[in-house]
Amino acid sequence: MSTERTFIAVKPDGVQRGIFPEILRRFQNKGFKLVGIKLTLANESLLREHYSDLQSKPFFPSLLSYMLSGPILATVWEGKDVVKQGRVLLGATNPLQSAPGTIRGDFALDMGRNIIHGSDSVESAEKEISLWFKKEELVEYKPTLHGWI
Ligand code: RTP
Repeated sequence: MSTERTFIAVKPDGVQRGIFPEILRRFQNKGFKLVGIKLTLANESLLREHYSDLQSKPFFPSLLSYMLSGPILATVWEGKDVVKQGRVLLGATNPLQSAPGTIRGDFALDMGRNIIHGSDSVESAEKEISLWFKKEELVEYKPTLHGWI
């Protein structure tokens, strides 16, 4: 069993619209293990670090104000191929292209309000997890379903 981890953040619209329980349910039902969770308000320096590759994009200021507009539910999930599988559960970045059955496909209309973030590689996941969580905020445990999934 791989212990790959990914960082999944429910963005302010996903929190305020009350979609986050459905998102947690989808990751749990798929077979992933929750190892970190907190409701947090981001700050600009954290977001500049998190989105460091997007700082020169024209949409960056609106992305910043969107991500600063309310609480974010930051989570870390563990399991086999969780980085790639997480991106499948999320759906395409642009809700126009995200398939029904995916989180963005089912709940989002607009690229600038696309509900959720998921790490796009194992390397970004490691970077993002250490950016958003302290080591002691992540929990090591054996889930009851261990051995089945
Ligand atoms: P995320 O990081 O949020 O999971 O999204 P992603 O990898 O699928 O997409 P990325 O290219 O990293 O973009 C990050 C977020 O920026 C917003 N965005 N707006 N043209 C636009 O208006 C535009 N492009 C990207 C989205 O909220 C996207 O999720």
